[in-house]
Amino acid sequence: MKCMRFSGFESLLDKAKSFGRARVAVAAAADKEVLEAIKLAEKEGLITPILVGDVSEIKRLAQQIDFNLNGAELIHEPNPEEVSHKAVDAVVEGHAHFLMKGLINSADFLRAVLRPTRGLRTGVLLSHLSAFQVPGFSRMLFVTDGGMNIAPNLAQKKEILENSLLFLKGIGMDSINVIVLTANEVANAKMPATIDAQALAEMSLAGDFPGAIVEGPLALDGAVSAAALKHKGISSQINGEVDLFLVPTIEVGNVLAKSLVYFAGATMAGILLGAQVPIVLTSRSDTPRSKFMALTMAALSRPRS
Ligand code: COD
Repeated sequence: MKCMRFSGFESLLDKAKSFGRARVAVAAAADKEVLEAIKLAEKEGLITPILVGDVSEIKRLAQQIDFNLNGAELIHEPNPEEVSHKAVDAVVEGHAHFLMKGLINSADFLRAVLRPTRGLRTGVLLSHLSAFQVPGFSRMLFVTDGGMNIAPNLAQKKEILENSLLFLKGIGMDSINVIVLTANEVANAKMPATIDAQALAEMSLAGDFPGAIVEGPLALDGAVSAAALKHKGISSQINGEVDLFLVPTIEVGNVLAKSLVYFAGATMAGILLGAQVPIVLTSRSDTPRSKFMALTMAALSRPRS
């Protein structure tokens, strides 16, 4: 059977464009890279921006990059402690379809998302998913969770995986190959990540993750290389064709993501799943293209009426 996979961001973009424009609230939008991404997404017909932040600074930066703000709504909130709350308000009040983090600390932004009243929780664990287009790889790779949950336990890893599978199936992928990433292939109580990986693989065999094959514990080489598996004498149904890495901690996910970008020249896009709406959560140092692609991912997964 031929499986549905994406070769790169362009194919995601084509699909997102067919959905029409979504209104996105951007918290702390006064940042040149953020505005460049917004400008591109607006030009491509993906979004209508609601820019929250220091309006005079937003206007000054927009002028520098030749971004005409006529199609944007501007909300003045210069206080960094308030700016994320204003952007979350725009979503809660039904004004914005999804949310984006601008030039602001991730934890501060996330606390506004998670606020107990008028926040964006749903009862599901929120988790981060990043997508990568890696030169030399014929299909996109995904990593979860390198951005939100710091050291998830087994139950939380299951929820993190379910969030990602829901997203990937939602954008049209089927038969998703998941590797629960560890440092080796043997379940060992001294390495708790391997025990969790084994448990998740067992859940997969029991049918807990329809539409996915989940294997682990497995190290990175066996996830991406059939030759490495053969050399190590490991049998794997996925056979080096991983789609999604489920990582044990935020540090592993963050280092894997940044290694792909800085050592392998990958383009990365990150979003937060499990909230009332998709949330673009990129690193402040990400390029405008990376932020634009994250907007594309969010636009693809926003609820549509
Ligand atoms: N999903 C749903 N609810 C959550 C989640 C989650 N993933 N995390 C926390 N909550 C709820 C808790 O149940 C609690 O009710 C409330 O939110 C506060 O949770 P705490 O006590 O853990 O809150 P904080 O403020 O100490 O931590 C929450 C953060 C999201 C800020 C924290 O987990 C964090 O800093 N994560 C890493 C973010 C980051 O720096 N990423 C870097 C790469 S972009």
